[in-house]
Amino acid sequence: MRYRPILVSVALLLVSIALPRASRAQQLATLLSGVDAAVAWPNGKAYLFKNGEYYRFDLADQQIEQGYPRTTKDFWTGVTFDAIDAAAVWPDGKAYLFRGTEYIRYDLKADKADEGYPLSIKDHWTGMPFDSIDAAVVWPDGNAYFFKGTQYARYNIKNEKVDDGYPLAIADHWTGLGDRVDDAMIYGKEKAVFFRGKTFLVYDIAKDRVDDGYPKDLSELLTTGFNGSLVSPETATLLKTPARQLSRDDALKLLKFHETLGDVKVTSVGSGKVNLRVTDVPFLYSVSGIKGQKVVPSPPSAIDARLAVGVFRVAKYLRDTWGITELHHGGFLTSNHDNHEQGRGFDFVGAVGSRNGQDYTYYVNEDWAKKTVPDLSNPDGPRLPKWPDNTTNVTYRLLSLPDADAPAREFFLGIYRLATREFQDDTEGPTSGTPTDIGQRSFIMHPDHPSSNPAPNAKNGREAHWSHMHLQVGKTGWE
Ligand SMILES: [Ca+2]
Ligand SMILES: [Ca+2]
Repeated sequence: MRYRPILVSVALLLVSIALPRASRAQQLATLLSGVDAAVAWPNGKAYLFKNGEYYRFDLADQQIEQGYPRTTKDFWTGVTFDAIDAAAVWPDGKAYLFRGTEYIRYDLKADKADEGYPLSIKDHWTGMPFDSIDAAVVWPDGNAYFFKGTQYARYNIKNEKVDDGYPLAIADHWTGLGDRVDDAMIYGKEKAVFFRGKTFLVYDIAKDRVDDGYPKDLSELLTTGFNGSLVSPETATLLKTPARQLSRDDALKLLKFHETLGDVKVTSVGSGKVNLRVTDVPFLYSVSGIKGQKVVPSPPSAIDARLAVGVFRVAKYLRDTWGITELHHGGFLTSNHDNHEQGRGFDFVGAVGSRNGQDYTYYVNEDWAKKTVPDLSNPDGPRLPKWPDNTTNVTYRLLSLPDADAPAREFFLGIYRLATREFQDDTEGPTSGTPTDIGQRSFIMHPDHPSSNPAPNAKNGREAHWSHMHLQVGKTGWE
Protein backbone atom coordinates (compact mmCIF):
# COMPACT_ATOMS: atom_id res chain seq x y z
CA MET A 1 0.00 0.00 0.00
CA ARG A 2 2.91 2.33 0.53
CA TYR A 3 3.09 3.19 -3.16
CA ARG A 4 -0.52 4.12 -3.43
CA PRO A 5 -0.13 7.86 -2.97
CA ILE A 6 2.49 7.82 -5.70
CA LEU A 7 0.29 5.99 -8.16
CA VAL A 8 -2.62 8.27 -7.41
CA SER A 9 -0.56 11.37 -8.01
CA VAL A 10 0.88 9.99 -11.24
CA ALA A 11 -2.65 9.13 -12.37
CA LEU A 12 -3.80 12.65 -11.50
CA LEU A 13 -0.94 14.12 -13.47
CA LEU A 14 -1.90 12.11 -16.53
CA VAL A 15 -5.57 13.03 -16.16
CA SER A 16 -4.72 16.71 -15.85
CA ILE A 17 -2.72 16.53 -19.07
CA ALA A 18 -5.43 14.59 -20.93
CA LEU A 19 -8.51 16.51 -19.81
CA PRO A 20 -8.35 19.80 -21.72
CA ARG A 21 -8.18 18.05 -25.09
CA ALA A 22 -11.36 16.09 -24.45
CA SER A 23 -13.43 19.21 -23.94
CA ARG A 24 -11.87 21.23 -26.76
CA ALA A 25 -14.94 21.33 -29.03
CA GLN A 26 -17.07 22.30 -26.07
CA GLN A 27 -14.52 24.91 -25.07
CA LEU A 28 -14.85 26.63 -28.45
CA ALA A 29 -18.58 26.16 -29.04
CA THR A 30 -19.59 29.59 -27.76
CA LEU A 31 -16.93 31.35 -29.76
CA LEU A 32 -18.01 29.63 -32.98
CA SER A 33 -21.29 31.53 -32.84
CA GLY A 34 -19.35 34.75 -33.42
CA VAL A 35 -16.67 36.99 -31.92
CA ASP A 36 -17.65 40.18 -30.07
CA ALA A 37 -14.20 41.75 -30.16
CA ALA A 38 -10.69 40.82 -31.25
CA VAL A 39 -7.30 42.40 -30.71
CA ALA A 40 -3.74 41.29 -31.47
CA TRP A 41 -1.39 42.04 -28.56
CA PRO A 42 2.24 42.93 -29.21
CA ASN A 43 3.45 39.65 -27.64
CA GLY A 44 2.43 37.16 -30.30
CA LYS A 45 -1.03 36.69 -28.84
CA ALA A 46 -4.52 37.72 -29.86
CA TYR A 47 -7.47 38.05 -27.53
CA LEU A 48 -10.97 37.12 -28.68
CA PHE A 49 -13.87 38.28 -26.54
CA LYS A 50 -17.31 36.69 -26.38
CA ASN A 51 -19.99 37.64 -23.86
CA GLY A 52 -18.21 38.05 -20.51
CA GLU A 53 -15.32 35.79 -21.46
CA TYR A 54 -12.18 35.83 -23.53
CA TYR A 55 -9.92 33.38 -25.33
CA ARG A 56 -6.21 33.69 -26.04
CA PHE A 57 -5.07 32.80 -29.52
CA ASP A 58 -1.41 32.07 -30.20
CA LEU A 59 -0.51 33.75 -33.47
CA ALA A 60 2.48 31.50 -34.23
CA ASP A 61 0.87 28.22 -33.17
CA GLN A 62 -2.33 29.46 -34.84
CA GLN A 63 -4.69 28.07 -32.27
CA ILE A 64 -6.66 28.91 -29.15
CA GLU A 65 -4.59 28.02 -26.11
CA GLN A 66 -5.65 25.49 -23.51
CA GLY A 67 -7.31 26.81 -20.36
CA TYR A 68 -9.69 29.23 -22.06
CA PRO A 69 -12.22 30.82 -21.98
CA ARG A 70 -11.59 32.86 -18.87
CA THR A 71 -13.86 35.44 -17.29
CA THR A 72 -12.80 38.88 -18.50
CA LYS A 73 -13.54 40.65 -15.22
CA ASP A 74 -11.34 38.19 -13.30
CA PHE A 75 -8.25 38.57 -15.45
CA TRP A 76 -8.40 42.10 -16.89
CA THR A 77 -7.74 44.27 -13.86
CA GLY A 78 -9.99 47.31 -13.78
CA VAL A 79 -12.10 46.28 -16.75
CA THR A 80 -15.61 46.52 -15.35
CA PHE A 81 -17.55 45.88 -18.57
CA ASP A 82 -19.88 42.86 -18.70
CA ALA A 83 -18.73 42.26 -22.30
CA ILE A 84 -16.48 43.93 -24.88
CA ASP A 85 -17.78 45.38 -28.17
CA ALA A 86 -14.43 46.25 -29.74
CA ALA A 87 -10.77 46.46 -28.79
CA ALA A 88 -7.60 47.88 -30.32
CA VAL A 89 -3.97 48.38 -29.27
CA TRP A 90 -2.43 51.84 -29.78
CA PRO A 91 1.22 52.36 -30.73
CA ASP A 92 1.90 54.03 -27.34
CA GLY A 93 1.34 50.89 -25.28
CA LYS A 94 -2.30 51.52 -24.44
CA ALA A 95 -5.28 49.44 -25.47
CA TYR A 96 -8.82 50.72 -25.77
CA LEU A 97 -11.81 48.56 -24.88
CA PHE A 98 -15.27 49.68 -25.93
CA ARG A 99 -18.65 48.72 -24.50
CA GLY A 100 -21.92 50.48 -25.29
CA THR A 101 -21.37 54.25 -25.11
CA GLU A 102 -18.24 53.91 -22.94
CA TYR A 103 -14.60 52.94 -23.21
CA ILE A 104 -11.71 51.98 -20.92
CA ARG A 105 -8.03 52.67 -21.50
CA TYR A 106 -5.79 49.73 -20.59
CA ASP A 107 -2.06 49.98 -19.91
CA LEU A 108 -0.22 47.03 -21.43
CA LYS A 109 2.90 47.32 -19.31
CA ALA A 110 1.07 47.73 -16.00
CA ASP A 111 -1.39 45.07 -17.20
CA LYS A 112 -4.37 46.94 -15.81
CA ALA A 113 -6.87 49.64 -16.70
CA ASP A 114 -5.81 53.24 -16.14
CA GLU A 115 -7.52 55.18 -13.36
CA GLY A 116 -10.63 57.22 -14.13
CA TYR A 117 -12.36 54.94 -16.62
CA PRO A 118 -14.83 54.15 -18.10
CA LEU A 119 -15.51 57.42 -19.94
CA SER A 120 -18.04 58.38 -22.60
CA ILE A 121 -16.95 57.73 -26.20
CA LYS A 122 -18.80 60.72 -27.56
CA ASP A 123 -17.17 63.15 -25.11
CA HIS A 124 -13.56 62.07 -25.55
CA TRP A 125 -13.01 61.02 -29.18
CA THR A 126 -12.88 64.20 -31.22
CA GLY A 127 -15.07 64.02 -34.30
CA MET A 128 -16.37 60.51 -33.56
CA PRO A 129 -19.64 60.12 -35.46
CA PHE A 130 -20.70 57.01 -33.50
CA ASP A 131 -22.18 56.67 -30.00
CA SER A 132 -21.02 53.08 -29.75
CA ILE A 133 -18.51 50.97 -31.69
CA ASP A 134 -18.78 47.60 -33.44
CA ALA A 135 -15.15 47.24 -34.41
CA ALA A 136 -11.82 49.02 -33.92
CA VAL A 137 -8.42 48.37 -35.43
CA VAL A 138 -5.12 50.24 -35.71
CA TRP A 139 -3.74 50.08 -39.25
CA PRO A 140 0.00 50.15 -40.07
CA ASP A 141 -0.54 53.55 -41.78
CA GLY A 142 -0.96 55.30 -38.42
CA ASN A 143 -4.73 55.52 -38.56
CA ALA A 144 -7.30 53.73 -36.45
CA TYR A 145 -10.50 52.62 -38.10
CA PHE A 146 -13.81 52.47 -36.28
CA PHE A 147 -16.80 50.60 -37.65
CA LYS A 148 -20.44 50.96 -36.69
CA GLY A 149 -23.31 49.36 -38.59
CA THR A 150 -22.66 49.85 -42.30
CA GLN A 151 -20.30 52.80 -41.78
CA TYR A 152 -16.72 53.44 -40.74
CA ALA A 153 -14.60 56.40 -39.66
CA ARG A 154 -10.85 57.03 -39.96
CA TYR A 155 -9.16 58.35 -36.84
CA ASN A 156 -5.77 60.06 -37.13
CA ILE A 157 -3.79 58.88 -34.12
CA LYS A 158 -1.19 61.68 -34.32
CA ASN A 159 -3.78 64.46 -34.60
CA GLU A 160 -6.09 62.73 -32.13
CA LYS A 161 -9.22 63.29 -34.17
CA VAL A 162 -11.46 61.69 -36.76
CA ASP A 163 -10.50 62.94 -40.23
CA ASP A 164 -12.93 65.15 -42.12
CA GLY A 165 -15.35 63.51 -44.52
CA TYR A 166 -16.36 60.56 -42.36
CA PRO A 167 -18.34 58.36 -41.82
CA LEU A 168 -18.32 56.54 -45.14
CA ALA A 169 -19.99 53.29 -46.23
CA ILE A 170 -17.91 50.17 -45.50
CA ALA A 171 -19.06 48.41 -48.67
CA ASP A 172 -17.78 51.25 -50.88
CA HIS A 173 -14.21 51.36 -49.56
CA TRP A 174 -13.22 47.94 -48.18
CA THR A 175 -13.06 45.59 -51.14
CA GLY A 176 -14.62 42.23 -50.37
CA LEU A 177 -15.50 43.00 -46.78
CA GLY A 178 -19.25 43.29 -47.12
CA ASP A 179 -21.26 45.92 -45.31
CA ARG A 180 -20.68 45.25 -41.60
CA VAL A 181 -18.14 43.63 -39.23
CA ASP A 182 -17.96 42.50 -35.60
CA ASP A 183 -14.31 43.40 -35.06
CA ALA A 184 -10.87 43.21 -36.63
CA MET A 185 -7.27 42.65 -35.63
CA ILE A 186 -3.95 43.06 -37.39
CA TYR A 187 -1.76 40.01 -37.66
CA GLY A 188 1.84 40.96 -38.30
CA LYS A 189 2.00 43.85 -40.76
CA GLU A 190 0.63 42.20 -43.86
CA LYS A 191 -2.79 40.87 -43.00
CA ALA A 192 -5.81 41.94 -40.99
CA VAL A 193 -8.44 39.52 -39.82
CA PHE A 194 -12.06 40.66 -39.78
CA PHE A 195 -14.80 38.81 -37.94
CA ARG A 196 -18.39 38.78 -39.11
CA GLY A 197 -20.99 36.47 -37.58
CA LYS A 198 -19.85 32.89 -37.84
CA THR A 199 -17.18 33.77 -40.38
CA PHE A 200 -13.80 35.46 -40.68
CA LEU A 201 -12.12 37.28 -43.56
CA VAL A 202 -8.42 37.86 -44.20
CA TYR A 203 -7.61 41.31 -45.57
CA ASP A 204 -4.37 41.94 -47.44
CA ILE A 205 -3.10 45.32 -46.31
CA ALA A 206 -0.83 46.06 -49.28
CA LYS A 207 -3.41 44.96 -51.87
CA ASP A 208 -6.14 46.72 -49.87
CA ARG A 209 -8.67 43.97 -50.37
CA VAL A 210 -9.98 40.72 -48.89
CA ASP A 211 -7.99 37.69 -50.04
CA ASP A 212 -9.69 35.20 -52.33
CA GLY A 213 -11.75 32.46 -50.75
CA TYR A 214 -13.26 34.45 -47.88
CA PRO A 215 -15.39 34.58 -45.81
CA LYS A 216 -14.57 31.24 -44.23
CA ASP A 217 -16.27 29.52 -41.35
CA LEU A 218 -14.94 30.42 -37.90
CA SER A 219 -14.62 26.73 -37.10
CA GLU A 220 -11.77 26.59 -39.59
CA LEU A 221 -9.93 29.34 -37.77
CA LEU A 222 -10.60 28.07 -34.30
CA THR A 223 -10.32 24.32 -34.62
CA THR A 224 -7.63 23.82 -37.23
CA GLY A 225 -5.86 27.17 -37.16
CA PHE A 226 -5.35 29.54 -40.05
CA ASN A 227 -3.98 26.66 -42.11
CA GLY A 228 -1.33 28.85 -43.61
CA SER A 229 -3.81 31.42 -44.89
CA LEU A 230 -2.04 34.16 -42.95
CA VAL A 231 1.54 33.07 -43.40
CA SER A 232 3.47 31.93 -46.42
CA PRO A 233 3.72 28.16 -46.89
CA GLU A 234 7.43 28.52 -46.12
CA THR A 235 6.79 30.21 -42.77
CA ALA A 236 4.10 27.66 -41.95
CA THR A 237 6.68 24.90 -42.49
CA LEU A 238 9.33 26.66 -40.41
CA LEU A 239 6.87 27.13 -37.56
CA LYS A 240 6.43 23.37 -37.41
CA THR A 241 10.12 22.48 -37.73
CA PRO A 242 12.07 21.60 -34.56
CA ALA A 243 14.87 24.09 -33.82
CA ARG A 244 17.57 21.42 -34.20
CA GLN A 245 16.43 20.68 -37.77
CA LEU A 246 16.47 24.27 -39.01
CA SER A 247 19.29 25.73 -41.05
CA ARG A 248 20.78 28.92 -39.58
CA ASP A 249 19.27 30.94 -42.42
CA ASP A 250 15.82 29.46 -41.82
CA ALA A 251 16.19 30.04 -38.09
CA LEU A 252 16.98 33.71 -38.79
CA LYS A 253 13.92 34.01 -41.04
CA LEU A 254 11.73 32.44 -38.39
CA LEU A 255 13.05 34.76 -35.69
CA LYS A 256 12.32 37.74 -37.95
CA PHE A 257 8.78 36.46 -38.40
CA HIS A 258 8.34 36.23 -34.63
CA GLU A 259 9.67 39.76 -34.40
CA THR A 260 6.78 40.99 -36.56
CA LEU A 261 4.38 39.35 -34.10
CA GLY A 262 6.09 41.06 -31.18
CA ASP A 263 7.24 37.80 -29.59
CA VAL A 264 10.95 38.60 -29.74
CA LYS A 265 13.54 41.20 -30.61
CA VAL A 266 16.45 39.83 -32.59
CA THR A 267 19.74 41.41 -33.59
CA SER A 268 21.82 39.50 -36.07
CA VAL A 269 25.52 39.70 -35.17
CA GLY A 270 26.84 37.77 -38.19
CA SER A 271 27.91 34.16 -38.79
CA GLY A 272 24.37 32.96 -38.12
CA LYS A 273 24.45 34.28 -34.57
CA VAL A 274 21.99 36.58 -32.83
CA ASN A 275 21.22 38.51 -29.72
CA LEU A 276 17.79 37.41 -28.50
CA ARG A 277 15.25 39.19 -26.33
CA VAL A 278 11.99 37.40 -25.52
CA THR A 279 8.97 39.56 -24.79
CA ASP A 280 8.06 39.49 -21.07
CA VAL A 281 10.80 36.99 -20.19
CA PRO A 282 13.89 38.53 -18.57
CA PHE A 283 16.89 36.17 -18.70
CA LEU A 284 19.16 36.15 -15.66
CA TYR A 285 22.48 34.41 -15.14
CA SER A 286 22.54 32.36 -11.97
CA VAL A 287 26.07 32.80 -10.66
CA SER A 288 26.09 29.69 -8.45
CA GLY A 289 23.22 27.66 -9.88
CA ILE A 290 21.80 27.60 -6.34
CA LYS A 291 18.30 28.80 -5.53
CA GLY A 292 18.20 32.12 -3.75
CA GLN A 293 21.80 33.01 -4.62
CA LYS A 294 22.97 35.85 -6.84
CA VAL A 295 21.47 36.35 -10.31
CA VAL A 296 22.41 39.04 -12.82
CA PRO A 297 20.62 40.18 -16.01
CA SER A 298 22.10 38.31 -18.95
CA PRO A 299 20.01 37.91 -22.10
CA PRO A 300 21.15 35.42 -24.73
CA SER A 301 23.85 37.11 -26.82
CA ALA A 302 25.78 35.93 -29.88
CA ILE A 303 24.10 32.53 -29.84
CA ASP A 304 23.47 30.31 -32.83
CA ALA A 305 20.18 31.26 -34.51
CA ARG A 306 18.97 27.66 -34.29
CA LEU A 307 19.58 27.63 -30.56
CA ALA A 308 17.81 30.99 -30.32
CA VAL A 309 14.66 29.43 -31.82
CA GLY A 310 14.81 26.61 -29.28
CA VAL A 311 15.47 28.98 -26.38
CA PHE A 312 12.61 31.19 -27.51
CA ARG A 313 10.24 28.22 -27.67
CA VAL A 314 11.20 27.10 -24.16
CA ALA A 315 10.76 30.65 -22.84
CA LYS A 316 7.44 31.03 -24.66
CA TYR A 317 6.18 27.72 -23.27
CA LEU A 318 7.19 28.68 -19.75
CA ARG A 319 5.71 32.17 -20.10
CA ASP A 320 2.42 31.04 -21.59
CA THR A 321 1.87 27.83 -19.64
CA TRP A 322 3.69 28.55 -16.39
CA GLY A 323 3.53 32.30 -16.07
CA ILE A 324 7.28 32.71 -15.56
CA THR A 325 8.54 36.23 -14.95
CA GLU A 326 12.26 35.35 -14.84
CA LEU A 327 14.26 32.65 -16.55
CA HIS A 328 17.55 31.71 -14.85
CA HIS A 329 20.34 30.09 -16.82
CA GLY A 330 23.94 29.01 -16.37
CA GLY A 331 25.47 31.16 -19.09
CA PHE A 332 25.28 30.61 -22.81
CA LEU A 333 28.88 31.06 -23.84
CA THR A 334 31.60 29.29 -21.91
CA SER A 335 35.23 28.75 -22.72
CA ASN A 336 34.79 24.98 -23.04
CA HIS A 337 35.80 24.04 -26.55
CA ASP A 338 32.38 22.55 -27.32
CA ASN A 339 28.84 23.43 -28.36
CA HIS A 340 28.64 26.08 -25.64
CA GLU A 341 31.55 28.07 -27.03
CA GLN A 342 29.82 27.94 -30.40
CA GLY A 343 26.60 29.29 -28.93
CA ARG A 344 24.73 26.05 -29.39
CA GLY A 345 24.16 25.08 -25.75
CA PHE A 346 21.54 26.27 -23.25
CA ASP A 347 21.88 25.52 -19.53
CA PHE A 348 18.47 25.92 -17.91
CA VAL A 349 18.80 26.52 -14.18
CA GLY A 350 15.34 27.54 -13.01
CA ALA A 351 12.58 30.10 -13.15
CA VAL A 352 10.49 32.47 -11.08
CA GLY A 353 6.79 32.77 -11.82
CA SER A 354 3.21 32.60 -10.74
CA ARG A 355 0.64 30.02 -11.77
CA ASN A 356 -2.94 29.56 -10.63
CA GLY A 357 -2.37 32.31 -8.08
CA GLN A 358 0.66 30.50 -6.63
CA ASP A 359 4.07 32.20 -6.70
CA TYR A 360 6.98 29.83 -7.17
CA THR A 361 10.69 29.54 -7.82
CA TYR A 362 11.76 26.19 -9.24
CA TYR A 363 15.42 25.29 -9.47
CA VAL A 364 16.97 22.16 -10.93
CA ASN A 365 19.30 22.07 -7.95
CA GLU A 366 16.89 22.61 -5.08
CA ASP A 367 13.66 21.17 -6.43
CA TRP A 368 15.02 18.19 -8.34
CA ALA A 369 18.67 17.24 -7.78
CA LYS A 370 18.51 17.51 -3.99
CA LYS A 371 15.51 15.18 -3.69
CA THR A 372 15.97 11.54 -2.74
CA VAL A 373 15.96 8.77 -5.35
CA PRO A 374 14.25 5.36 -5.24
CA ASP A 375 16.44 2.33 -4.55
CA LEU A 376 15.86 0.52 -7.83
CA SER A 377 17.75 -2.59 -6.69
CA ASN A 378 15.56 -2.84 -3.60
CA PRO A 379 12.20 -1.21 -4.39
CA ASP A 380 10.81 -1.84 -0.90
CA GLY A 381 13.83 -0.29 0.79
CA PRO A 382 14.14 3.32 1.88
CA ARG A 383 14.94 5.98 -0.69
CA LEU A 384 18.58 6.94 -1.19
CA PRO A 385 20.16 10.40 -1.02
CA LYS A 386 21.60 10.01 -4.55
CA TRP A 387 22.08 7.50 -7.35
CA PRO A 388 24.87 4.94 -6.78
CA ASP A 389 28.06 6.01 -8.59
CA ASN A 390 28.29 4.75 -12.17
CA THR A 391 24.86 3.12 -12.24
CA THR A 392 22.98 3.58 -15.50
CA ASN A 393 19.70 2.39 -14.02
CA VAL A 394 17.90 5.62 -13.14
CA THR A 395 14.41 7.13 -13.32
CA TYR A 396 12.82 10.55 -12.98
CA ARG A 397 13.04 10.75 -9.21
CA LEU A 398 10.19 13.23 -8.76
CA LEU A 399 7.68 10.76 -10.24
CA SER A 400 8.19 8.35 -7.34
CA LEU A 401 8.83 10.89 -4.60
CA PRO A 402 5.93 10.52 -2.14
CA ASP A 403 5.80 14.16 -1.09
CA ALA A 404 6.98 15.68 -4.37
CA ASP A 405 5.64 19.11 -5.21
CA ALA A 406 3.33 18.12 -8.07
CA PRO A 407 3.69 21.35 -10.07
CA ALA A 408 7.50 21.21 -9.78
CA ARG A 409 7.46 17.66 -11.11
CA GLU A 410 5.27 18.70 -14.01
CA PHE A 411 7.39 21.82 -14.57
CA PHE A 412 10.65 19.98 -15.30
CA LEU A 413 8.83 17.23 -17.17
CA GLY A 414 7.19 19.83 -19.42
CA ILE A 415 10.56 21.37 -20.28
CA TYR A 416 12.01 17.93 -20.94
CA ARG A 417 9.21 16.96 -23.31
CA LEU A 418 9.58 20.18 -25.25
CA ALA A 419 13.36 19.70 -25.30
CA THR A 420 13.08 16.23 -26.87
CA ARG A 421 11.38 17.94 -29.80
CA GLU A 422 13.42 21.13 -30.15
CA PHE A 423 16.93 20.03 -29.16
CA GLN A 424 19.17 17.01 -29.75
CA ASP A 425 17.59 14.07 -28.00
CA ASP A 426 18.73 10.51 -28.69
CA THR A 427 21.11 11.36 -31.54
CA GLU A 428 23.32 14.27 -32.54
CA GLY A 429 21.60 14.29 -35.92
CA PRO A 430 17.94 13.97 -36.81
CA THR A 431 16.04 12.18 -34.07
CA SER A 432 15.31 8.45 -34.33
CA GLY A 433 11.63 9.27 -33.96
CA THR A 434 10.72 8.23 -30.43
CA PRO A 435 11.31 10.93 -27.82
CA THR A 436 13.15 9.74 -24.73
CA ASP A 437 11.87 9.89 -21.17
CA ILE A 438 13.80 11.27 -18.24
CA GLY A 439 16.13 8.47 -17.14
CA GLN A 440 16.93 7.28 -20.64
CA ARG A 441 20.08 8.04 -22.58
CA SER A 442 19.79 11.42 -24.30
CA PHE A 443 21.81 14.49 -25.24
CA ILE A 444 19.57 16.38 -22.84
CA MET A 445 21.56 16.35 -19.59
CA HIS A 446 20.07 16.65 -16.07
CA PRO A 447 20.31 15.13 -12.55
CA ASP A 448 18.56 11.88 -13.55
CA HIS A 449 20.64 11.14 -16.63
CA PRO A 450 21.98 7.55 -16.91
CA SER A 451 25.50 8.76 -17.74
CA SER A 452 27.55 9.10 -14.57
CA ASN A 453 30.89 10.74 -13.92
CA PRO A 454 31.42 11.12 -10.18
CA ALA A 455 34.96 12.54 -10.60
CA PRO A 456 35.38 15.91 -8.86
CA ASN A 457 34.84 18.85 -11.26
CA ALA A 458 33.71 16.51 -14.03
CA LYS A 459 32.06 18.35 -16.92
CA ASN A 460 29.89 15.49 -18.09
CA GLY A 461 27.55 12.96 -16.54
CA ARG A 462 24.56 13.52 -14.28
CA GLU A 463 26.72 14.59 -11.33
CA ALA A 464 27.97 17.51 -13.44
CA HIS A 465 24.33 18.48 -14.10
CA TRP A 466 23.15 18.86 -10.53
CA SER A 467 22.25 22.50 -11.21
CA HIS A 468 20.85 22.57 -14.72
CA MET A 469 19.29 20.93 -17.73
CA HIS A 470 21.68 21.08 -20.68
CA LEU A 471 19.98 21.50 -24.07
CA GLN A 472 21.88 21.77 -27.35
CA VAL A 473 21.48 21.96 -31.11
CA GLY A 474 24.00 20.07 -33.22
CA LYS A 475 27.03 18.13 -32.11
CA THR A 476 28.43 17.85 -28.62
CA GLY A 477 31.94 18.72 -29.76
CA TRP A 478 33.15 21.38 -32.18
CA GLU A 479 31.04 21.73 -35.30
CA1 LIG B 1 -10.08 45.10 -32.80
CA1 LIG C 1 -17.90 43.99 -32.00
